[in-house]
Amino acid sequence: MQERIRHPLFRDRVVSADEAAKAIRPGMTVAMSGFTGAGYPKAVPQALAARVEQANAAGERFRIKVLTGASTAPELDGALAKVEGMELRLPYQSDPAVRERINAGTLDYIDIHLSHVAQHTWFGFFGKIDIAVVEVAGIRDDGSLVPSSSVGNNKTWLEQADKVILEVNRWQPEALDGMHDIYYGTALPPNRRPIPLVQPDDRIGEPSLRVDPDKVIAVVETDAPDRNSAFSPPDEASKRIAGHLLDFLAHEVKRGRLTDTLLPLQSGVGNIANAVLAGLADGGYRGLTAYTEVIQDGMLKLIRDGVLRMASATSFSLSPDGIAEFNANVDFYSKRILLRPQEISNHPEVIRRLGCIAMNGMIEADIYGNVNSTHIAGSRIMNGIGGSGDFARNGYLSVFMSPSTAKGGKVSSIVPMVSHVDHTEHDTMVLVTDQGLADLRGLSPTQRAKQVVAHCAHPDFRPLLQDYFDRACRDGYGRHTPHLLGEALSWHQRMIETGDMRPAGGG
Ligand code: 0RQ
Repeated sequence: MQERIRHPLFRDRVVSADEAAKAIRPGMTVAMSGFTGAGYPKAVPQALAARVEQANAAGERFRIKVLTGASTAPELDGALAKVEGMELRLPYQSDPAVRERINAGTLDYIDIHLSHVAQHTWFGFFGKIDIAVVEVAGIRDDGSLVPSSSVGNNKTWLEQADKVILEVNRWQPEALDGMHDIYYGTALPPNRRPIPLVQPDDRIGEPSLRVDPDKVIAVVETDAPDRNSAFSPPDEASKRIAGHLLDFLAHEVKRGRLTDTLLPLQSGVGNIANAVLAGLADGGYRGLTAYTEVIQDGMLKLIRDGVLRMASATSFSLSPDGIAEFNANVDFYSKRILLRPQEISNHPEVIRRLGCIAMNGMIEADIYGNVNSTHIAGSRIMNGIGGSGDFARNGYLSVFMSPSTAKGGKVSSIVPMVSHVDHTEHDTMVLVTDQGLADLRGLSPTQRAKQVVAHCAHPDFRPLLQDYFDRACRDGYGRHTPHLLGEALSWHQRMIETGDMRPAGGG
């Protein structure tokens, strides 16, 4: 792999993953690369998990604090969680073994906005970063680093950590070189300056990451793929949700509030997001842009077809087919895709300036528009807020989407009061379910409730919600945002007790 490590000093530091992992000791804060299953270190975390397991067998406690960009993969989150090797994890995660431990109360998890992670690290809110473990696609002659399939918080990790372990992954396409834009102009208050990004395709930084060679204690060579799970085609509910949203966007264009190139799109990941992207192509749109976090297969296709002129993100999240497509047409894509640090891809200032259209999934919304993206029944974490809050609060439009029911129709995703709030009523402009779309802009709370109940609730739950709202309007303590507090969360309590939000277990 000499051609990937082109600086002699770094070649001299090549060691095995086992050797590198020895530098990580119990209690350390370790910052790792990785964002939505892309660009995470693949060898050192597994070697570390083996050491933790040995310590466990010897009756010793070996736990570390792990900071990342966003979710990683079984080789990192899964491996460390299974041996109880993490005492703290932040931010967004989606690993079943991690989730199980967080919800069992044995792993502390801090769920914060993705744009906050880097600056909170600089502010010192997480203490000292002992070691950074960062995957790169190569090391240049000048010692700078070619970022891999995600940038995430790597700039901050490399700058803030006392010591650095690099994984150079030969599997990552060489053509990634040149696709990144690493901005080095961030400063701390009160010395901050405007971020000079005014169009999604503006380049404001450098193509590679800087690292102080003296801090690099080990370089590990790998050749392993990203998580890149295959995508399932959109289901019926997702297609209906996408249809409602696309009708709404067309309506906004007709009313002159958007042009036919819309505004930069931010789209979450998953089935609904894919259906929306596919629908944009069918809707005849051309020359759109994306200013988002993750580039998934659907976006590649849009770029290929000219529907998207370009996309800016912080990470890829491609299926094996998507990777093959990218590799086969790499010259084409590399001119149309930019990967940036997540503090820039998710920066409130930039999102506000560009006027992004934020489209994210949710677990539930209430009749007034408060949104829960993260917790089942108010207490069990699913994944985390991710970047949804960065975009929802600061975008030109903020849309939240979900099927109208979950768990085979037993659970309503429209409830009297959300059991946990990630996005307040002030940050929600549009709610969409398979039933329809509620446009909440410019409406008072009671006006909003009427829209949400009429357009988003499933018919099995609509009369129950209407009844709650009517009684709250009549008997509530106040008439501005009417609630019956003794009853507002009873739907969740019923779900906990019976698995069903409907009264009398499905009546
Ligand atoms: O549970 O897996 O046990 O069946 O929640 O739900 O319907 O598969 O939906 O995969 O689109 O995820 C909000 C979690 C939706 C996601 C959330 C249960 C349901 C299932 C998943 P099972 P679905 P999705 C960009 C922006 C926050 C981060 C974000 C998310 C599981 O969109 O993590 O937006 N968002 N980031 O059964 C009980 C309900 C439920 C429910 C769903 N009302 N009650 N269970 N479920 N609704 C990306 C990044 O930031 C990196």
